[in-house]
Amino acid sequence: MPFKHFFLTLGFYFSLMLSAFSQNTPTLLTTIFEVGGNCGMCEKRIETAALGKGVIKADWDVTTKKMTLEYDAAKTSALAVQKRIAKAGHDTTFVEAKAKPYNNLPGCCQYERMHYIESPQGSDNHGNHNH
Ligand SMILES: [Cu+2]
Repeated sequence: MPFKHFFLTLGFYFSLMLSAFSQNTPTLLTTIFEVGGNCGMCEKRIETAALGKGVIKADWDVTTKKMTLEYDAAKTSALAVQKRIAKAGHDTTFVEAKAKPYNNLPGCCQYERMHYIESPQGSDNHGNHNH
């Protein structure tokens, strides 16, 4: 029964293709978090720091202080992005900027520091895998 066999094989390959496809589907997520900052210069600095591997779009709003981040969860995490932003001197929802990069910001950019209830860096450790 070569003809019937052909269809069985076809069905087999089709299901293989499907499973391969679903494994390769990018895990695109959009998340919003807060980033401290004052002006257009801050916006540029924050968005530049946010961009990196797996980041599709980073848009920070001067008025609302909210960052809208589009990223591929298979390649990066919102925490990794927030760590980069904090390194550039800007507090984020989960990561507090260190004094040094903050003090290095131009005077006009020294925004009012964000207030953390408890160790912000530790609060998301469960989602922090080894990358
Ligand atoms: Cu600024």
